[in-house]
This record gives sequence, C-alpha cells and structure tokens, in this order.
Amino acid sequence: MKAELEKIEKEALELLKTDLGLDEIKALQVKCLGRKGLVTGCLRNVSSLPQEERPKIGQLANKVKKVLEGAFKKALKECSAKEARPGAGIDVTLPGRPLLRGTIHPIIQIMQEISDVFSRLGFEVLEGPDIESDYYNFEALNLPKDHPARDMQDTFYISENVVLRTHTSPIQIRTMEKRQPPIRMIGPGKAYRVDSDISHTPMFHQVEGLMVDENVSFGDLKGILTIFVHQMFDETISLRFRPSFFPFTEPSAEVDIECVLCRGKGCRVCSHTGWLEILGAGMVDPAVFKYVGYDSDRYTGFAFGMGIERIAMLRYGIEDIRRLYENDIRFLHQF
Ligand code: 2NM
Repeated sequence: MKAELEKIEKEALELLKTDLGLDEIKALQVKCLGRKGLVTGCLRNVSSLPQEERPKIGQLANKVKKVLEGAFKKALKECSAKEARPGAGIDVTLPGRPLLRGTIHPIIQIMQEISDVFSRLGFEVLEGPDIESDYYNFEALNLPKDHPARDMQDTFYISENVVLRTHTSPIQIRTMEKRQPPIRMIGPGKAYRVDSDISHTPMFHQVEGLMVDENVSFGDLKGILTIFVHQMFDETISLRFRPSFFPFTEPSAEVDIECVLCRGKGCRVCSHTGWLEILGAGMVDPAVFKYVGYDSDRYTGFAFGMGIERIAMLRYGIEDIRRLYENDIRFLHQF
C-alpha cells in the first residue's frame, strides 16, 4: 500500500503541472480525495493491515492527503485567476462572425437615380423642411382655403398654421421666392398624408420638378419627361399625356407610360389597360407666379411631381408597398 500511495501522490502532482482546466482539476480532486477517491480508499483500508504496519501507513496516507489537498487548493486558485482574465476561454483560431453591413434603402436608391437623371439635364437637387407652414404647403400653391386637401382628415396638422408637408412642392415655392429665373430644379423628399391602406402609407416619398425661364413650353415639359422615362426604364417606352387638373398648374396633365411589365399587352399590374400612371405635370399657374413675385407675362414654366414608391415597385417588381416599410433585412438586402 506504501507504493500505491506514493504512486497516487506522484501521478497527481505530475498531472497538476500540466495545463489543466478548472473542471479537469476538480475531477482529479474527486478521483484522489473524494469520498470514493483513491487516497480515501487507502485510509479506509489501513484498519485491515497487520497491526505493526498500521501506524506507518496511516501516517503516510495522511501525509499524502495533506500534500494533495494543498496542491489542489493552489492549482484551483491559480486556474480560476487565469480563466477570469479577459479573453480567456475565447478561441482566437475560430473565424470571426461577419458584421451585417447596411444597404441603401430601395426608395433612396431610386430617389438618387432620379436625381442623377435630372442632374445630367441641368436640374439642381434642392431640399426643404418636412414641417411646413400652411402658406408654403397650400396658400402659395393656389390651394383655396376650402380645398379638400386642407382637411384635417387628409393632412397632419401640428397647429392651425403648421403641417407635415403633403407634397414636396413647398421646396419649389421657397426656391422661387429666393431666386429669379432661369430655374431648373427638383425637390426630392418625404411627404405625409392621413392615408393608410394596401397602396398608401402615411409617409411616402416624392420628387417634384420645376423649370422656369422665358419661352418654356409644354413641348419642353414633354421632352424632359420623355428623356426621364427613357433613362429610368427603357429607351423604347411610350408616354401619353392625359388632360387633368391641379390648382397649381394650367393646363395640367397626368402622364402614363406603357406598362413596363407587359409592354402594353395588359396585365394585373396595369389593370389590363397596358398603361401605368406615374406622373402629374403641367404649366405653372400664373397665380403661383404671383405669390412668388414673378412676372407671368415674361416667364413661363413647367412643373411635375411623382411618387417614388410606385417607381421603385415597378423597377424592382415589388407587389406590396408595405414590404418597403417592414424593415425586414432579408427583403431589403436584395436591392
Ligand atoms: C404635381 C403635378 C403638377 C408642382 C407644381 C409646383 C409649383 F410649385 F411649381 F407650382 N411644384 N410641383 C406639380 C405640378 C406637382 O405633382 C403631382
């Protein structure tokens, strides 16, 4: 039993010199000193030895027990100190987790593309405040006080004379107030209306454009919008201008393009008409020029406005407008 005890002591001390983890040290401790451990077993067997061997072996077993207790205590203390260090327990050889990179939202991508097309045509890209006064949002755009668009049911009012802009046209009014013609500008941005269903969100995006100079004609409007549609969709897409009405333009037109999905044959997206309405436009009403102090005998101009969501949906083949606002990154990362 003497040899056995010496062997247990030697082997345990050797093992503790190797780089054991906390759990491994604890397991070894149980194996040596636990209730059913090796040293404990020896101590228990001392009584079955011949009388004369008992004191010597007993002493030895107690000495081994003491030595190992001290050794385990020290090893556990050192090991827990080591494992508590920052970075301990991290496998630096594992490949890193990739960081999810953000992407530009499809709406903003289309807005930038539209801005690029008009920039190349000499239009400046200008912005304005989302929170507007009644004057810039309605009054100066020739929307009379009793116009339905001014209704609380349709417009987000902040106070009696302050609203969330219902279109981006206030940017054009602010620009004309500050500058004299010639003006060629577009105003991209957010607009807000009390509206929420399958095809409307209370916040949406628009780009409105304006060109004012001497001798600007409806022909110029048709030319610019035709180039825009051809650059945005396809060089072979047809356009048609239908008479319409806006308080800020006269004459006014709604602009349709040949359905980009079925090429005019008729499909679900164009409600089997072969046409898609994508723009409103017209010649700036002299009443608007009066508000900004332009001489309407000398200057004429055209203006137009379009919703970005609709153009983004057509370009990317998105069927439900709500996909654009759910912020599902599995969806957004496709663009
Ligand atoms: C549209 C349609 C037609 C428009 C007019 C003006 C302004 F300020 F010059 F009078 N800005 N935007 C306009 C004209 C907007 O959106 C459907």
